[in-house]
Amino acid sequence: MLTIDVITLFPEMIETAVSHGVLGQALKSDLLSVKAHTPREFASDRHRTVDDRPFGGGDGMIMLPETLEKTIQKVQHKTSKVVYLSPQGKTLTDETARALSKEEHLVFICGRYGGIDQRIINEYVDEELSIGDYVLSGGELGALVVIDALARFIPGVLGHDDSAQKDSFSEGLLEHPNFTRPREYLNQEVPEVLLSGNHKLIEEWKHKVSALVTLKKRPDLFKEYLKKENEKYYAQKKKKTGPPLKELKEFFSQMSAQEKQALGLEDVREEDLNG
Ligand code: 9D3
Repeated sequence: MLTIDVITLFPEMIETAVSHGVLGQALKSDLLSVKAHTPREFASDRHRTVDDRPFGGGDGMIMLPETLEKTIQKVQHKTSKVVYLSPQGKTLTDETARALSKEEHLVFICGRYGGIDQRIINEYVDEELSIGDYVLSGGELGALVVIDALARFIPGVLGHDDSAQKDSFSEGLLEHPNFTRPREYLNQEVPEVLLSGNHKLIEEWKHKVSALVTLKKRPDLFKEYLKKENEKYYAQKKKKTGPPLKELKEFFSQMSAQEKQALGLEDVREEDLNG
């Protein structure tokens, strides 16, 4: 079982967030353990001080090294990977999340606004992670994002085994739009093929629509996807289909204006699929 110990001045933020939904179920089922620890436990002065002003001046308070070190030493063992959430870290990706999910023990250090003493990073931290280029008030939301993203890769955490495999990003594509009852709503119809019961046709439709949605919303991802598909295609000896982009253009040209509208693809032009 993957065990995660989170070091934070706000343990309730972590405990509350992981007690809901898919994460809450994973904890209940012992697929994952998340515990929060506060350096305040090791503060011995009257005010239980855990941070101080930065030497040389500057914004924010810096977490004191001593109480932080004692908290790390309380939870750390030989096989632990210590991760510091910080705006200076490498940006989290699906691949980082997947790799972290394979570890046996993770220690997440959350700084508050201002951060932690550099000497703790030098001595204890194995990896520094950011969740994106924007400023948060502390590492807790970062740690929670990483925990949520990695949990999906633990077998059994999601409903069926392959959901994490099939999901967006594993193939480099965004998801297709989804529909539920009723069949007509706001004067818009559910795409015909989804009602057909033809599972092979439906899977092919979903895949092609995913590609088109990605082309429209994330041209950067589409370019990467197409590169990989072309490599696969030209490596094949016996070709069962035409070239990927040609197949996609063919599919798109056969869609009705109504269906394009329902899928938000009305402003994609056939010329966009010329390569
Ligand atoms: C004095 C504050 N800043 C100087 C410009 C540095 C700073 C330190 C700590 C800014 C924010 C924070 C708190 N942020 C995090 O702990 C954090 C974070 C983030 O801010 N953005 C993206 N990912 C992460 S992960 C942890």
